[in-house]
Amino acid sequence: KVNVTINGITVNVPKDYTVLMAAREAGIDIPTLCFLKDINEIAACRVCVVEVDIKGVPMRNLPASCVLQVQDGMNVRTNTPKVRNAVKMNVELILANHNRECLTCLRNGTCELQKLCDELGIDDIEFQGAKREAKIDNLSYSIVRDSSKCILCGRCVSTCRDVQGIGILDFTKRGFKTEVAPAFDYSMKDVPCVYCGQCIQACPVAALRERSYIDDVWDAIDDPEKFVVVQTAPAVRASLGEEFGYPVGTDVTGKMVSALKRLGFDKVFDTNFSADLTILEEGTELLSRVTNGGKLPMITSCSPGWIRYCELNYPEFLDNLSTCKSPQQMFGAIVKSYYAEKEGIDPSKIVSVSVMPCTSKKTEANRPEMEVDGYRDVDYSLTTRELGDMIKRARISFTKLPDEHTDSILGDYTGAGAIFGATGGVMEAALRTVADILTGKDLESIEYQAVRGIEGVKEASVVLPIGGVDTEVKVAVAHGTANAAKVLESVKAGEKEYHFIEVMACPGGCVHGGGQSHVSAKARLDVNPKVSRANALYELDRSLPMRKSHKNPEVMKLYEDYLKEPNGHLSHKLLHTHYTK
Ligand code: HC1
Ligand code: SF4
Repeated sequence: KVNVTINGITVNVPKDYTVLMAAREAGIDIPTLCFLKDINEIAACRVCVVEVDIKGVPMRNLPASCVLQVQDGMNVRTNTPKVRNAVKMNVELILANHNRECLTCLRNGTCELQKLCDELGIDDIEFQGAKREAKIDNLSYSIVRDSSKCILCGRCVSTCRDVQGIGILDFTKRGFKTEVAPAFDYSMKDVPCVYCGQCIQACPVAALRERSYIDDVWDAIDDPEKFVVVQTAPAVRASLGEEFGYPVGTDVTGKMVSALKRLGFDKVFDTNFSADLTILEEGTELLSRVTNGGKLPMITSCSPGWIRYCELNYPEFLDNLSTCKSPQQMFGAIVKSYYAEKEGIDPSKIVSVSVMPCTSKKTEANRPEMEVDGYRDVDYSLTTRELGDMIKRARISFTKLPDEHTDSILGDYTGAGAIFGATGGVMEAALRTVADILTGKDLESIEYQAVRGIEGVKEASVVLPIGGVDTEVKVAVAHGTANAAKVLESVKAGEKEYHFIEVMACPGGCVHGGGQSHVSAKARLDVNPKVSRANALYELDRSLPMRKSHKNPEVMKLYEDYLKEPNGHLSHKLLHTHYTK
C-alpha cells in the first residue's frame, strides 16, 4: 500500500490504484467523461486532470487521474485554478463540436455531458468552430447512430471490442473529421453487429440510441379497430423504476402493469408466462436429444443477439441451437392463435407489442421467419427506456400507481419464468423442470447457486436418472458474446463436454440488456446494475407461490386445451423455428 495526499487528505491505498480511485477513498469526486471503469480507461477527454507533485517535485503538465497510478508521497490537488481552467477548456472544446440541441435530445436529463456542464458551471463556449457533418444511420431495426452527438470518448469502442469481443465500432478518419463508426462507413444494418446495444449502455450522450417504435404503438392504441396486447420481459420490471427515481434493481411489477393498463393497452400480459412455456418446450427438447442421440450440447436460443452472433461467427453450432423460438416470439405466436381463438378475436386485428430490456429483440421481431400463417408474432418491440418515455408522455404519476395484476389467460408466471432475466436463469429454470420430470418427484431443492452470479462462464453438473441410469448432466452458462466464444472454442477443441449451454449476448444477461435504463459511469462505481437487478428477480422468484414452470396453471391449460403436448405438432408450427447457414 502507499500513502497519497489529495487536497490535504492522506489516504492509504493499494499501489495499483489510480489517482482517480484514491481520490474516491478520500471522499473527493474528480469529474470524468470518457472513463468507464475497467472498460475505458484511456484519458481521452482529459476532464479528470489534476495537479501533482511527488515528494515536492511537480509533475509536468496536468496528468489525467484515470490512468495515473499512485505513488508513495504523491501530493494531488484537484481544485486549483490551473485545474479548473484546464477542465473547463477541455469540456468547451468537446462542446464546440457537439450538437447541443439538448432540449430536443433523447438523453435530455440522462446525458452525462449535460450533467458535467451543469456541475462545472459551463456558461459560455468560447470556441465556435465548424461542426462535424451530421450523419444519422437509422437503417437497422435496432440501433441509431448520430455522429453529431458523438464526443469521441471511445466508451462504445472499448465495450464492443473488449467486453463483447466483436469490434464493430472504431475511430475512423483523421483530425477534425474523426468519427466513431463501423469500418468503411457502413450502416449498422450491414455489418456483423449483433444489436446487443451494449454500446448504447456505454454511450454517455445520445450518439447511440435505440430505434424507437413508440409512435407506431401510440397509433395502434389510438386505432379503435385494433386490439393491442402487450408483454413485458422478465428483466424489465427490475429496471423500469429507475426511470422514475427508484434505486437500481427495484422490482416494480405491479406499478408497471398499472401503467400499461392506463396507457390503453387492451390486455397486459407477461413474457414470464411464455418463459415458462419455453421451459416446457426446451426441457422436452433437451430430454429427447439426450435420450435419442440428438445433437449435443444443446444451446439456448432465447437471446437474439446470441443467435445472430452464432450465425455470423459459429455457423458450425447452428444445429446445436434449440429450435425453440424465444419467449418473446412464442408469446406473439400464442396471442394470435390460441388467444385469438379463445376470445373470438380476428388475429389480423391484433397488434402484438413487447417491452424488452433489449435492442436486439427489435431485429428478432422483424426476422422474416418469425410469423405463422402470415401473422407476425410480434409487431413492435420497445425497450424499457421507451416504455418509461411513454409513461412520462402520458403524464402518468408512476410512483403513485397502485399495484395491479396481469390479465389472464396469458399472465400467470412462476419464479422460474421470472429469473430468465438474469444470467443462469434459463438454465436454473430448465433444471427445475427437467429434474422433476426425470426423478418423477416434486423436488424441494430448486436453487442452483452454481449457475448464479456474474462470473463470465459458469459450470455445474447434476446427477439425474436418464433411462434408469444415473447420469451426470453437465451444463455451462455464458453471458456476453466474448464469453460465449470462449465456451464454444473449448467445446470445439474437445476440452469440454456439456449437455446443455445457456448463452445470453449481454454481460449479466437481460438485466443488463441494451434497452435497460441508463446508469451513469459514476453511479456504476457504487452499484452494479447486473447484480442489483438480478437480485430483484431472485427475490421475486422466492416470493412467488409457484417456482417451477410446469406448475404454471395457465401454461398447463394451454397444453390441455390447445397444444396438447410439448414439442407436438402444433408446438412445432407455432413455437419452433430453424436457423440456417
Ligand atoms: Fe430476456 Fe427472454 S430472458 S431473452 O433476456 O428468454 O430481452 O428479460 O424477454 O424472449 O423470457 C430479453 C429478458 C426476455 C425472451 C424471456
Ligand atoms: Fe457492438 Fe453490440 Fe453495439 Fe453492435 S450493438 S456495435 S455488437 S456493442
